[in-house]
Amino acid sequence: MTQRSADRPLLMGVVNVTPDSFSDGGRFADPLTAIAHGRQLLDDGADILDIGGESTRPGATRPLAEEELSRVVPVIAALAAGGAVVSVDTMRSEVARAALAAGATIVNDVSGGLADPRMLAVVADAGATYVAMHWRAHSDRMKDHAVYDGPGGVVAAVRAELGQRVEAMLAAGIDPDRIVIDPGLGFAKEAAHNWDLLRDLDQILSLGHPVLVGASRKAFLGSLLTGPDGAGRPVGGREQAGVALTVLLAGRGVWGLRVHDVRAHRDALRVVAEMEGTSHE
Ligand code: PMM
Repeated sequence: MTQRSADRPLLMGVVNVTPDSFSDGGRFADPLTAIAHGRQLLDDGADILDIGGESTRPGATRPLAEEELSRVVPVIAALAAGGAVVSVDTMRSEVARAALAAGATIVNDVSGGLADPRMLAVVADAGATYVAMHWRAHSDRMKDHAVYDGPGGVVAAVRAELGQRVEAMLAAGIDPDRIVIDPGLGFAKEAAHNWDLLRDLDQILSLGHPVLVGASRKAFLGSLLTGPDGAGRPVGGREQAGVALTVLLAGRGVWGLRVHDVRAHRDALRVVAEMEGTSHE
């Protein structure tokens, strides 16, 4: 799965089984609704379903581990049993272990192993694919960590910090071919930091691992799209801006894009493929 099978980025469809995610506001908090949503995303063309039970929106407080487990495990089990490639979006090793036992094959850890010291060993033991995102602190404190004053600014810092995480993953025994990295847009980053990372994504790609990007519906898109009154665009009106980014990133060698409205992004990738003569559909 860490090799791109198609001549395009893979689409990771988001299934947030949470009452409080910023992007879909608890619409899929009930397991049956979440399972139905996952199936819809597969029909829409998702390559991977990313199932999470903890909201990481800025300022969010953490659920208990038992709560997170009870949210994600039934949803993962049902969707994996139906043949979906499933990733679990968690920072907790116990949730990762249960999710892998339930049929997930990818662990998407927004903390890149920093939140739970046992995470890397669990992933290594299972032989799972590991998505390690750039992260500095939990959501209730991450705003205080959005400072990148060193030479090369945010891009150099994120590259160096991700590089250190990759070293830790390799030391823990994770297969180098199963490591995916992610610049972590919106996590301890101001809007300008996110744009710098997107413009200079080659720096992150040059670490030599597949790169996942999660821009979908994030606040930096809202603050770009201000209305006449100067107010940022609410979450429901940010999809087209995300699709524009998908088009721009399609040819940049990105491994995957984590998105909410899979059909819109898949349509955009089909247009790109047709224009570039790489369409196999
Ligand atoms: N963003 C969110 C959650 N999980 N995982 C990865 N790898 N990359 C991201 O950018 C990312 C993530 C927050 O967004 P959501 O509330 O829409 O899930």
